[in-house]
Amino acid sequence: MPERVIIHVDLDYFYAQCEELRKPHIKGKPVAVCIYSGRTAESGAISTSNYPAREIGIKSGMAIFQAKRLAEGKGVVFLPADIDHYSEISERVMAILRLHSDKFEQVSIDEAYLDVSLKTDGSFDYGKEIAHLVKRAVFEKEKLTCSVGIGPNKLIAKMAASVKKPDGLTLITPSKVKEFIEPLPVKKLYGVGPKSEEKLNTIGIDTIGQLSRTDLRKLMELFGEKTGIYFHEAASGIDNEPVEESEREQISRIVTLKENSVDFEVISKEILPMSDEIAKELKKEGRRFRSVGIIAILDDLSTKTKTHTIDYHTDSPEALSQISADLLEEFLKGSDRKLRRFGIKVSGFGEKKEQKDLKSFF
Ligand code: DCP
Ligand code: MG
Ligand code: MG
Repeated sequence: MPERVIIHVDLDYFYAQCEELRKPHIKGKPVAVCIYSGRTAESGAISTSNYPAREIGIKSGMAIFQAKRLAEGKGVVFLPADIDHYSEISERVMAILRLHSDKFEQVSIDEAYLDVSLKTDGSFDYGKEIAHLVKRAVFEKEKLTCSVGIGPNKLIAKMAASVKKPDGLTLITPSKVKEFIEPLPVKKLYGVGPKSEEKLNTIGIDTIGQLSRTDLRKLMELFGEKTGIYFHEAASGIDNEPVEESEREQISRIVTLKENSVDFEVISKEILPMSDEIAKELKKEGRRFRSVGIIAILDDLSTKTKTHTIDYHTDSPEALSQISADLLEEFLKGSDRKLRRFGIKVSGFGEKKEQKDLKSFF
C-alpha cells in the first residue's frame, strides 16, 4: 500500500486575524478578542489574541480583567467576539481546503485534515507543493495566513503544523518521524493532558521517545487498556485513524450586505456568485439536492429561513438561483425589516453519484 499523505491546516490567531482584516487600522497593535459572560461589564474570557498580544502574556482562556491588567499602557485593542462573522469566513476557507483534497475532515472552526494520498500518489514532495498551493489560495482569496503540517498520518501532520506558527509549513516524511517526535516533551503528544503528563513525569518519563520505549503492560496498568495502547502507538508515531469525511446535511453560503436592505434588486445580486460556489462544491462531492432555502438575518439580528423542496434531485446552479430568487421575493413581500445578512443553502441530498476517477480532480 502506498504511503498516506496527510495535511493538517490551522488558521493563525483566527478570530483576531479576522478582526485585523476588517479593521486595518488595528493591524500591528496587540489585539485580544473577548467572550463576555454578561455577568458584569468586564467578566468573561479571552478567546484568542494576536501574536503581539501574546508577547505581553495575553492568551486564550485568560480572564478579561487579568488581561486588562497586563495590557495597561500597552495600547491593546480589546474587541467582543463576533462568531457569526468568523463562521462565515471559516466556511469559505473550508470550501477552498476541500477543493484541494481527496478526502476532507473539518475538526474545528479553524482546523481541518486533508488526505491527499491519491492526488500525490504517496509523494511527500508533491504533498508539500499542495500545502504551498493551499496556503497561497487561502491567502489570495481570504487574506488569511495559516500554518500547515504534512505527515504520514493525522497525528504527525497535526504535530508538524504546530512546529512553526504563524504562517508555517512543516513536512515530516516517514523516515523523519522518530527523529521529530522523540525529543519532544510528553505533553506535546496529542491526548496527553496535564494529569497524564504528571503521572508519566513521576515515573521518570519526560519525552515522547522515553514513552515509546516504555513497556506496554506498564502503560496499560497506569492508564487502562485503551489509553495505554494509544500512548504506546502514538509515541512511536503510529496512527491509523482515517481522514473521515463528515456527511454534510447541507451546504450553505452567506454574505453580509454592504448596507442593510429590503430591496430585491440589491439583495438578489448576491445569489448568483453564491449558487455558483455551492454548485462547484456539489459537483466536487458528487451530490445533488432536492431542497433549497434562503437565510435572512435581519437588522435586529433575528434569523429567518424559508425552504422549498422540489420532487427530483438536481445539481443545477440555474435551478438553485431561480428557486432562491423566488423564495427571496416571497420573503420580502411578507417582511418590513431590513436584511443585514443573506444566504442560501441546499439540502435533501440523494445518493452520491459515483466518482469514476478520483484523480480527475487534480
Ligand atoms: N478559541 C476560543 N477559546 C479557546 C481557544 C480557541 O474561543 N480557549 C477560538 C478562538 C480561536 C479559534 O477558536 O481564534 C481557533 O483556536 P486555535 O486554538 O486554533 O487558536 P488561534 O487560531 O487563535 O491561534 P493559533 O495561531 O495558535 O492557531
Ligand atoms: Mg488556529
Ligand atoms: Mg485551531
